[in-house]
Amino acid sequence: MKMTFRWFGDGFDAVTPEQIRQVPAVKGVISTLYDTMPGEVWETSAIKALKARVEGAGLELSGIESVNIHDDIKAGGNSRELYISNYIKTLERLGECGIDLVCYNFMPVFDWTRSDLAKPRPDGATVLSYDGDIIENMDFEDMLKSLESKRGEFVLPGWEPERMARNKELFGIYKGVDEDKLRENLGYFLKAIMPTCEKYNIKMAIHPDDPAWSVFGLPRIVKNKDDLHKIAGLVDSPCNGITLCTGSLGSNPDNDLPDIIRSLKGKIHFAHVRNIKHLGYRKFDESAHLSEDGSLDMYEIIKAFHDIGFNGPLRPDHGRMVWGEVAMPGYGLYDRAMGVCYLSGILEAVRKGKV
Ligand code: DNO
Repeated sequence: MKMTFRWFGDGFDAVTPEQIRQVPAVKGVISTLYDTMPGEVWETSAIKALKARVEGAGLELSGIESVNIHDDIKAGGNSRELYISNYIKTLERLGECGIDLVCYNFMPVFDWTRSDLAKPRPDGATVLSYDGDIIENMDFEDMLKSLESKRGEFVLPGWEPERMARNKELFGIYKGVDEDKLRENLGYFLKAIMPTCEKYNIKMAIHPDDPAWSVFGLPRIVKNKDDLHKIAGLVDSPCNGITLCTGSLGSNPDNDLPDIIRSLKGKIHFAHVRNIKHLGYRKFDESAHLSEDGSLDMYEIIKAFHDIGFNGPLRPDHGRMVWGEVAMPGYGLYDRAMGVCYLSGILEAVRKGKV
């Protein structure tokens, strides 16, 4: 397991690689070209500049999160061949720059969903939170307005204003796309890109749906153990794998995370580790990483990763906003730094307990 930290790039992130370099245990950064839109071909010069920036701060660029997928690929629209060939060009350029991990998601229209980006906690920190009663009684436009009013100067991952302005059209292209069709489209995409991934040894790591159920009536196919195994079976390639995100899958208390991790031995390419506190049916707050602060057992999770010999990048995921920090919701420096130290402590104990 290699400890890493997500960084959105200069101009997008309040945190710097120089600060990340000072977080004990962290060896690499997971980043992206945050100003590209799904469907665009990435410029080699921009990939090289990103790599040089990260390496200049004494870290490695351990992977890309995300190369986002155009909705025409997900919905199986008329332009999917064009966007698949663009995606392949981006992969080739990443491969030529030595990148060997790409995280992506297959959620229609938008990425993760929350009802609150800054819910106050008794300790004075704020956290991202999900309340199904609020979401289910909102329409999508209201949800957008609420996120817009709370995101501050930060663009939320997967909620690019340019794309969200077209949300009605985007919802429209998924008419008639059910879970089976969406999975079929994922299989089509994976089959098309795998030869390139294999040539450059780029491990594709699909991110689970967050939360792990359907929202706003859209189909979702990365919600649980069964879904993950179906995806692993879509294409038999060592490059077809999973981002095991404990917070996303863990939003559903029926998902037994250590069991899911153990069952996916060899298929997990990337890990996002965070804790959440279940508050009732389809209600949760994101908590501090510590087991006792939330509902997930972080010791058992790290032990399961260790036991299956997972040796890819792992990053702490969303943290609380503490000590007056102003940063992208979920992606401040302080609480994620505390999180990664805590996870490293568990890992050290698990490793030493073995010998
Ligand atoms: C949210 C993240 C997601 C994730 C994408 C991967 O904080 O976990 O935006 O990066 O779903 O493509």
